[in-house]
Amino acid sequence: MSNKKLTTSWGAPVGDNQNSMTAGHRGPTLIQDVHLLEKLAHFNRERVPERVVHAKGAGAHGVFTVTNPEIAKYTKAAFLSAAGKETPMFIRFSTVAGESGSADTVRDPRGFAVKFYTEEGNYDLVGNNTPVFFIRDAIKFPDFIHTQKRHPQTHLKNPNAIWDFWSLSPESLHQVTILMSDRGIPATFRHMHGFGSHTFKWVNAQGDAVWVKYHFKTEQGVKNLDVDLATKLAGENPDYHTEDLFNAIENGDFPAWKLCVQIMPIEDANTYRFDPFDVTKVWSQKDYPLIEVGRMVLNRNPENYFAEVEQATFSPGSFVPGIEASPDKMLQGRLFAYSDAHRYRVGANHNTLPVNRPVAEVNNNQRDGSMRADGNGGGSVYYEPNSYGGPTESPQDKPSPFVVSGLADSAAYDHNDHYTQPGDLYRLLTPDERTRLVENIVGAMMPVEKDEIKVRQIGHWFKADLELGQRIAEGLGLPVPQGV
Ligand code: HDE
Repeated sequence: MSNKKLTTSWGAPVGDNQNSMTAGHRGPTLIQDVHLLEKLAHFNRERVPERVVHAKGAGAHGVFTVTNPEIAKYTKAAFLSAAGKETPMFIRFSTVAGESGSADTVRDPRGFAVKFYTEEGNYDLVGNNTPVFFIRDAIKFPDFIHTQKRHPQTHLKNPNAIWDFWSLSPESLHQVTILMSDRGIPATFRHMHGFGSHTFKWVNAQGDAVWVKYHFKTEQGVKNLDVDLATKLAGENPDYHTEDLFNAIENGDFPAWKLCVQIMPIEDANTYRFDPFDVTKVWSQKDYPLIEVGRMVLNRNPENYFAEVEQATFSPGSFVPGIEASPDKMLQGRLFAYSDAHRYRVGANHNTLPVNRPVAEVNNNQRDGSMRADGNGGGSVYYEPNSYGGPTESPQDKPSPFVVSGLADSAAYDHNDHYTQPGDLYRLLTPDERTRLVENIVGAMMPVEKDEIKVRQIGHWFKADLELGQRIAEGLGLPVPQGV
């Protein structure tokens, strides 16, 4: 028996939580039963809008430890400044297309969103479990996601839209090949790599910059789910990955990843064989080998899912000194989209919530806004510049200046080889992996109504690899398009 009194949200003790107050034993319920009114009204307001993508996910707390003392050569970011330096972090894994109640074991990229609570503010590295993406300009994202979601009339998933969009957006071929491979259905969130995907910029204390790509290498080893088992689990235990992560940490089996980077000298961007800011392409690790940075260990489960996972807000724009954006058009679009989504979904003061609050002291003149629960700056000075000793800007922390050139224009990328890298990927696979890839593609494309769409997509697979294109065409009982 608890010795705590049940109370209302205003802290008053509740006399009766079993029976509504009525006028007489069988009379109508009284509007003065404010405890009843509050319970029903708050219940109606328990849901915040789910994420428009990545709605289904699971989170965990952990710690990041720098292991490479040399890494400080490339960036002045304080949390990377010395071997052994530890930074608390929070991660949220997710699927992309499904709603918040959808199954974990579907064929889909997985979100891999990391928030480092550094002494210089939060650094969010909001990536996926694949190094590339389907498109390379933010302007196409809403259309792409529409094809991944439900048909506006039938409310059903729509393979015609999916493959129509992909077959008309050949830049998607690399990511689609990865998605249709074994790696499209990870065994658990613990047995998959993570990537920053985009190119970012690191700047050191002397102001020298390099381009970087992030790789989180799972120490659990990459394992994927058999398609039939995944389908079975999606029905029998739609929260299989969520449960696995929670139980592993609960049992002290802490999952870990080694964080590495590829580093490209700043001037190489102008001469590399393709646009290094094109997020549908990977950089060869022969050209730019992996350099170890540190190790991430997840060692604490959330106390409360809604408070810590549902309310977690990540933004690729949450940079810290020494880490900056690249001109990657997808990254540029995301710099707006994420905080905009958070202001809508969680509220203007989302960064004051415990799971999002920096460990670094926050000093700015942002005031008011809904649900301001952090003192709202008290009586401190609330504008800048001022002569009352308020916080001041620190020019040494400005992002590094860089040269821009050319016309202001909506210009397409000038590099359009969308076939070499997916073809190379196919040729790297074992015979069994190739066969499963072909089976997965044929299975996913079979329901598409229009042969025109299927033939157009076969043409892309064919350009990536002759054998791949022929095997898919045979599987679909369709010809390889002429002149491919
Ligand atoms: Fe996202 N993405 N995204 N995305 N994304 C969101 O933010 C967006 C992209 C990723 O666990 C949204 O809070 C645009 C690439 C993850 O909370 C939204 C574009 C990559 C998560 C959004 C992209 C990602 C999101 C949805 C094209 C991997 C979940 C609700 C320019 C590198 C984070 C929200 C979490 C979530 C926008 C493409 C990863 C709408 C505009 C590429 C892991 O803001």
